[in-house]
Amino acid sequence: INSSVYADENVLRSRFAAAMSAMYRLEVPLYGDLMEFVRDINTNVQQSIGEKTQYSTTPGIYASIERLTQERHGAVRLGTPYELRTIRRIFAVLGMHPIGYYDLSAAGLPMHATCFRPLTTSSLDCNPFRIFTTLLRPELLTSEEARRLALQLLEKRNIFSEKLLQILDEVEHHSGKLKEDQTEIFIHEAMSTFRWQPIAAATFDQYQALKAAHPILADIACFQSAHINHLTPRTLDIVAVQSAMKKAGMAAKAQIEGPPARECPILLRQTSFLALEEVVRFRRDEIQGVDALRSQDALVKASHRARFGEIEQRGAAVTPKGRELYDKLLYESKVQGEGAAPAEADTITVKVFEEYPDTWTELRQQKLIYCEYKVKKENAAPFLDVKAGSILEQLISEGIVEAVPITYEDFLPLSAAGIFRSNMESSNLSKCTLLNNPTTNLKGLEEAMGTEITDLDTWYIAVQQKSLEEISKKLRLTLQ
Ligand code: OOG
Ligand code: NI
Repeated sequence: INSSVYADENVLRSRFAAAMSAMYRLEVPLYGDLMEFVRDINTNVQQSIGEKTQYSTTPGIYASIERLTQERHGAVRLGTPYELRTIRRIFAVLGMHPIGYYDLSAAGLPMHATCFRPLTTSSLDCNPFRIFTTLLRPELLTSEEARRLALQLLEKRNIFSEKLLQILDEVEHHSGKLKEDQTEIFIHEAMSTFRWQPIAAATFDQYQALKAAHPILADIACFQSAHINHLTPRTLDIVAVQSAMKKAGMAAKAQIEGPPARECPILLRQTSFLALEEVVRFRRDEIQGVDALRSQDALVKASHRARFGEIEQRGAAVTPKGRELYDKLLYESKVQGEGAAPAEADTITVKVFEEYPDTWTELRQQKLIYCEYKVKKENAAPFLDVKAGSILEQLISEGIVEAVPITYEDFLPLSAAGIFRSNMESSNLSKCTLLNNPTTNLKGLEEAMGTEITDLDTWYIAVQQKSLEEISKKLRLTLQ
C-alpha cells in the first residue's frame, strides 16, 4: 500500500486546529483581537531573551514562534457516553488521546472531564492542540425533573453527521488512518459538530427550566451541537496580555487562576474574558415541526451566554509532591484571602506561595518538578564521586548535563472550575446543589468513553525517564 494515500495525523491535526480557529474567529471576533495581543507580546518576550533574565528559563520560551502562534486549547461539554465515545473516535484520527481525569463536582459542577491531546513529545512539538472535554454526570443532579428533561433532550439530538460517522467507520477499518483525499470532507463534517447553532434544540420553557436547575445544564442539553466554547492561545506573559485586554475594554476576569507570578513558572496560569450574550432562537413548543424552524416568526428570540475568550501561560510540570504543596498553598491562600478584594487576595497568594521554592535548582533537587535531561558536553571526563551524593546532580553542576523543566501540558481542576464559574450567571449558580458528597469517578468516565485514560504522572515520569536513559547511554553511566 502506498503510504501517501493516508494523511499524516500531525498535519491533519494542524489543519483541523486551523479550521476551528478560523471558524471561532468568525463566530467570536474578540478571539481574533486576543490572538493579536498574544502574538505581539510573545514576539516581544522572545526578542528580549538574553536581555531579561526573568524570562530566560520560562518553559516554552525557546519554542518556535510558529509553535506558539498556532498553539491552542479548546473546550467542549458533552451530554452522553455516546457523544463522548464518538468524540474520542474523531480525536483519535487527529492523534489526540485522553489523558488526565478532572473531577469538577467538588466545585459544584455536575461533570467530570479529560483532555484529548497528542501523547508523544514529537507530536506535541508538531502541534500541541488540546481539547478539554467534559461529560455531564446526570446522577449528581438533585432535581429529578431536570435530570429527566436533560436526558430526554440529549437522547433526541444528534451532533454528528451521517457522513462523519461513515468516514469514522472507514478510518477504523484502515487501522485508524484517514485517506488523504478524505481530509477536506472529514474536517468539514467534524466542524459541524463544534459549530455554534443559533437555533436551539429545546423549547424556551425547557431551556429556562434547565437553567434554573443548573446553568451549565442548559448549555449542555439545549443545543443542536457541542459548540466549542473557547479557544485559548498560549502566552509567554499572561500579565502583559491581561493588561492589554483591560486596556482594550474587554471584560477580563478579575483574577488570574492558578499559581501566582513567580521567577520559575509552574503548572498553568489562566484568565478569561466573560462570555458574550448571543442571540438564540427557541421553538415555542415541542410539537412545532421542521416547517416552524424555517419561519423565524414562529420562534422565540432570546439569548444565551456560553462562549468566552481565554489565555494561558504554561510553566513546569510538578511531581505529586510538588502538586501536594501547590494544592496546600492554594487552599491556604483561598482561606486567608476569603472576602478580600481581588488585588489584596493576589498579594496574599504571593505571600503564601513564598513557601514554594522558586529556583529551578531547588525545585529539581527537592523533586518538586519533572525535568528532561540532556547531554551538553559529550566527551568530557567528569570527576564523579559516588559517595558525594547524586551522580546526576554532579553531572549538572559540572556542566555536562542540562536539566530542562518539562512543560505542563495539561489542566487544573480548580482553575477550570474558576473559569466555568466566571462564565456563568453566578446569581443562579449559588442556588445549585449537587447530590451530597459526590465521589470522583475515573472508572465511570473510562467506561462511558470505552477506553482507558492515560494517567498524568505516569506520562511525565515516562518522559523524564526516557531522557535519563538516553543520557545514561551517551555517557555510559548508570543513573538512578
Ligand atoms: C471548560 C473550562 C475549563 C480550562 O482551561 O481549564 C477550561 C469549559 O468551560 O467547558 O477550559
Ligand atoms: Ni480553557
